[in-house]
Amino acid sequence: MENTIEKKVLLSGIQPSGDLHLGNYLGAIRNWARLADEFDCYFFMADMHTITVRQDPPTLRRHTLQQLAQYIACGLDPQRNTLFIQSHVHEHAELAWVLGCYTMFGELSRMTQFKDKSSKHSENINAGLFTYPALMAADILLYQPDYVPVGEDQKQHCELTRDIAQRFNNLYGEVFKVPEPYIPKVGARIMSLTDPASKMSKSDAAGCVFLLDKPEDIMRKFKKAVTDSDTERCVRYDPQTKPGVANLMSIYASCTGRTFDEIEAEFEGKGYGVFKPAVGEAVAETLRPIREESERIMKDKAYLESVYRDGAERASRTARRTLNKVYKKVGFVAK
Ligand code: ATP
Ligand code: LTN
Repeated sequence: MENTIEKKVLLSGIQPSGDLHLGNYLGAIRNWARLADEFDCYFFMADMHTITVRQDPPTLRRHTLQQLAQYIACGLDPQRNTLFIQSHVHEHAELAWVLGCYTMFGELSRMTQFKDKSSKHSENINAGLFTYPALMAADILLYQPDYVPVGEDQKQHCELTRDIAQRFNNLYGEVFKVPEPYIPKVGARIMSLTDPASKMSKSDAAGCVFLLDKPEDIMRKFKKAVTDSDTERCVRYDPQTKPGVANLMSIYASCTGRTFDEIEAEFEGKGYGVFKPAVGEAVAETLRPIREESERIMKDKAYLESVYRDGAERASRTARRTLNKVYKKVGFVAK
């Protein structure tokens, strides 16, 4: 058994509200897989968060299991990371209730994600959508992490988590560790293949490469990728004037380990007609083992079940310790 006592703790989650894509992999999961030596890592499927927007139940179940299979296929070893499904650890819902009582209406009203999602889903502005940050704070604070790796869009929720933790600690003593967000370096932002001004996102299927896409679909998407309308038509890294090419170069660099200088040299004198399929091939090769491994794991239901059961048990042990402390501090009678 590995000694995890002195390791710092790190936690993150992704909502299983769709299929994982190249942006999730290059921007998040691939980096997580490299952190297991240094940190005690918790990664989870944030299924409770997804129902703030209506989901089709069988699809949600499939996405949740598929996401777990893909985490493993992307290199998150379940022996060395705690991988679990949020709804399996009931402490998340319980702590969310408590923290909701230490989160202000005004704070929640200022969350940009709430404003965005409520304008997109104006027919269903439910209370869960509004109190979502209290659940996210519970997800985090239960595990006393030092770091929370998230994308730029979640920074505001992480700041609120810190405020809630500090507010609680000021009232009751040092109950929660106040975590730092861990925002990946630039270059980790993969843009849409059809619109290099917006990030690659599952809600834009044409510009998005999914981890489970077949090589022929990947090649088709890259051949159609938007390049730039400049007259130069050469492969040169200039995100200001050539954002489409710069995005493809970043993807190629991430998949092959080559530098921008090496890529420019490789494609010197060759047009986009050679460059785009080369990027497609590099991506298809990078994703091939992940897709094959995910498909294999998805068929092995007993294995998947053993991973999420074991993960939930390990996660609960830590979560329960924090929740007990919180219940005691706020004045609940011990069972
Ligand atoms: P949505 O389509 O709802 O915007 P998403 O597909 O962008 O969702 P998230 O659940 O917001 O995915 O993100 C999960 C993780 O993947 C986060 O850590 C986020 O930073 C990372 N991520 C998502 N999209 C990209 C991207 N295009 N480039 C780099 N990292 C990304
Ligand atoms: N809100 C995040 C997903 C998420 C999360 C978390 C991330 C839920 N709980 C805790 C980090 C830590 C999102 O929508 N990307």
